[in-house]
Amino acid sequence: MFSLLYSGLNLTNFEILFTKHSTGDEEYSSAYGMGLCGGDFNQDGYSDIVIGIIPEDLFILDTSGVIDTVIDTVLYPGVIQIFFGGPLLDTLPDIMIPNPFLPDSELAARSDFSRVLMSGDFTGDSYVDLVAELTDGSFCLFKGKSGGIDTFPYLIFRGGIGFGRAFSKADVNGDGYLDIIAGEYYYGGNKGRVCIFYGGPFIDTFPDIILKLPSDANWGNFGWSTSGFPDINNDGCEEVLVGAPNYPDGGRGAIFLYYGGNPMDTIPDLIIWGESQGIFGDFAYRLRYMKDFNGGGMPDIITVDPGWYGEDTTASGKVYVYFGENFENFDSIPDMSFVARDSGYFIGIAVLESKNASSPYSMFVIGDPGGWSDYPSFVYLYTGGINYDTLPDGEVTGYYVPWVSDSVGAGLSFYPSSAGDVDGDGVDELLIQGFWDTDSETVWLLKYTGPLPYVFENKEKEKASANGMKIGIYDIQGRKLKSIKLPSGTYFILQKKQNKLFKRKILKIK
Ligand SMILES: [Ca+2]
Ligand SMILES: [Ca+2]
Ligand SMILES: [Ca+2]
Ligand SMILES: [Ca+2]
Repeated sequence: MFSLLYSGLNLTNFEILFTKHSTGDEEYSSAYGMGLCGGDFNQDGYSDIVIGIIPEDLFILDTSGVIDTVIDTVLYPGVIQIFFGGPLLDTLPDIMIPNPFLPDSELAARSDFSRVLMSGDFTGDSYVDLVAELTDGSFCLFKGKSGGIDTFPYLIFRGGIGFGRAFSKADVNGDGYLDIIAGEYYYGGNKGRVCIFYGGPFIDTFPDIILKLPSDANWGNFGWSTSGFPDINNDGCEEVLVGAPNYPDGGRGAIFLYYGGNPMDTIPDLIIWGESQGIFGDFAYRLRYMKDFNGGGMPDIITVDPGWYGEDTTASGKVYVYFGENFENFDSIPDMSFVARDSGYFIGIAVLESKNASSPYSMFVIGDPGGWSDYPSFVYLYTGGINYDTLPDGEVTGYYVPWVSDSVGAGLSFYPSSAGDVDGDGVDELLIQGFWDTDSETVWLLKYTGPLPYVFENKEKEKASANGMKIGIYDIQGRKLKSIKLPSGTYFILQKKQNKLFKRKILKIK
């Protein structure tokens, strides 16, 4: 039975481009590929694969399970492997970044090096840098250089517990340099806060902006998740999203949106509330934005609540999507929400973007690591575009996860990640990992092979003239419903839903 289970993944509309098993010493690490990301480190136009392998040590526990003695032996000190993408992609690492702590030191063993990874040019020299968790409470920045990256940290950012696990990026002050947004969700007795570090040639480790939990709450784990967000108020500064699963005081959970600025103010500009799930809910546990999922022309927000309880009190995991063009009428009602599977525990999110002009819409991936009982791990992919729906367009099923008392969730797809466009076809690839078993810790690079998002074509756009345009309205099969001629001007497309009007799109006709 095991040979079958270990023979591979069950794939629907995915193709495997790369399979990397843990080998040698690193098999002692319990989490091969917990940290994953992509980024073009050798400037060849293909995104490269980054795999983090966190350190592993031996602990001796006393009878109550408390760590009694730490054995000095470090089983594996942790490393980051980078594989160059493109036609020559292979499974031999092109760059290895070792744990900055001495390999045989207790610091190395106790660090969480490479558990969370993020790429981007934060130093403003056009080379892609890498940000990596160093310990639970710090992260470091490795500086990109011509053809690769320095393997010794350029900067180390330090904070309290939880700092270095929820970082993201955006140019919040509009100076053209990507800034680092770092959640510190245990700060101040679970209040939480978010530190923003301005990028550029003079980047340093002192926060330039600090966002705090609103003062009406005593705790809330503000900064458990963070995300950059594109500039939606057109002031040249990108926006910031902060998730607080326990705001206020263990309550519904919320997502806060702050408009960027130079400097930005620290008052939230929009609050998206979670459902009332009391202490069980984990609304905004993870948080991402999509450039445009539904074809509305605006960026959208996606989040998950892995602790969501249905009426039968089964934890199911729920996905919520908020469309950017509806923010004006915002009422915390998601534009799309669904329970992906009964008794699931959907926790991971990845967003895949497409530069394919005929299918430019975002796709998202949610992952259920399984391991919770005797059901397998799942990954589901959803394509965007105007005909989006809540039925998966791609699916990966992982192996049966043998129950191990301390390995809850230690399965496939805990932290799925976009790899960027590794094969150069204009569409991002997906990285997933399975790390429940020392014999089979594996990272896969998957390419979505199903139909890409459908694009609505205005078949009459050629008839534009100097003083107006003929607009055709078609149904989803492309059948013409109506044709109207509009003079020059700015128009909104409004959609009526639940007796409310939603602004779907702005049309400018010249
Ligand atoms: Ca590359
Ligand atoms: Ca900036
Ligand atoms: Ca803005
Ligand atoms: Ca691709």
